[in-house]
Amino acid sequence: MNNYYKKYIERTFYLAKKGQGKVSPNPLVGCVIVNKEKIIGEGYHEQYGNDHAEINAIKATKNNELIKNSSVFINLEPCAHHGKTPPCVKELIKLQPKEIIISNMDPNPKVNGKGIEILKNQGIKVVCDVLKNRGEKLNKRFFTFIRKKRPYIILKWAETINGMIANKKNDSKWISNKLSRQIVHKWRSYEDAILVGASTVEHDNPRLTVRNWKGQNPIRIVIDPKKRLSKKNNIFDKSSQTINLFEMNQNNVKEVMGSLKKKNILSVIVEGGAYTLNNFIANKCWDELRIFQSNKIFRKGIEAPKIDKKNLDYVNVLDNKLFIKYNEED
Ligand code: AOF
Ligand code: ZN
Repeated sequence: MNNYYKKYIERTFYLAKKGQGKVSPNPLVGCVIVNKEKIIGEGYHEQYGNDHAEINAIKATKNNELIKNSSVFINLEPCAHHGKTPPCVKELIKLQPKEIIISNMDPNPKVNGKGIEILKNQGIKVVCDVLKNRGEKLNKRFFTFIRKKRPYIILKWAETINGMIANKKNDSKWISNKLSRQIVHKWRSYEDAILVGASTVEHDNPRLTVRNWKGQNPIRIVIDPKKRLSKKNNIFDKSSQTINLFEMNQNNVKEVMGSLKKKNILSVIVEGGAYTLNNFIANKCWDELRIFQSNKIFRKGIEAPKIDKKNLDYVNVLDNKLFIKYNEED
């Protein structure tokens, strides 16, 4: 594939990422306008409901006349529909760029190829699928939300080297190190919702907010089928909204997760406990596992979900190992 195309599509990824945590349930989108190997304008989708990436890039271009002889790079197919904003293809057609280079087609049924078709019908050259896999990874939440009709689900836990998620007193707080715990706060700020089971609330009384990182608090979700939790628990404080999915059981995980689509929850990070994590795993209802492994040993305690890590890559976070596994089954 053409290196010139790849180079500027990479730049759209970089720009798109700046919208992380601010644009949900919309995708992360960046746009770069290049004239004679020079960037003359660039932008990204900054806030849900506000201008799309293309419009911000066009606005940032001083001399719009130059766009006629320019290449416009976007990581997602420009939209063809009226949503919160007018269709981007309309603006692009007015400016008649030389070519439009795209990484991914927009899977949103309202767009899904229509944007590309309209541009081509107007005689504009369109190049698709540049760094397609990387583009899909960048927008894994959005693609999952549209294709699977449920949020992107990340299961996260910390375990000892002998596979324990908590000690015999059910204490799970001190397995991972301080830096790992800070990374988790960053992760929370990137997801729309954070989910735990009722026993985790009983044992740890977590706040489930973003404190060691700058960012938005996710919506808190608790699975408390018997509604036994006291409202005095931290998850019911005023720092963020809390939902009880009391109807979730071992047989309806996918269905209940599907119901979150209506609430525009694009992604969920599940932080325990073992019962809840195993329920998502048993129902094959997850997209990504993030496992911290410390070198502590708990002789007795609660076992973590059993995941074969033999062929899994990991990174070192001080004295913890961080394993990441993607669900490649479907
Ligand atoms: C683009 N550029 O930067 C984004 C796009 O309600 P709206 O008007 O914001 O439209 C949201 C939909 O538009 C979203 O679901 C996705 O299909 C597309 N997002 N499209 O051309 C952008 N963010
Ligand atoms: Zn648009």
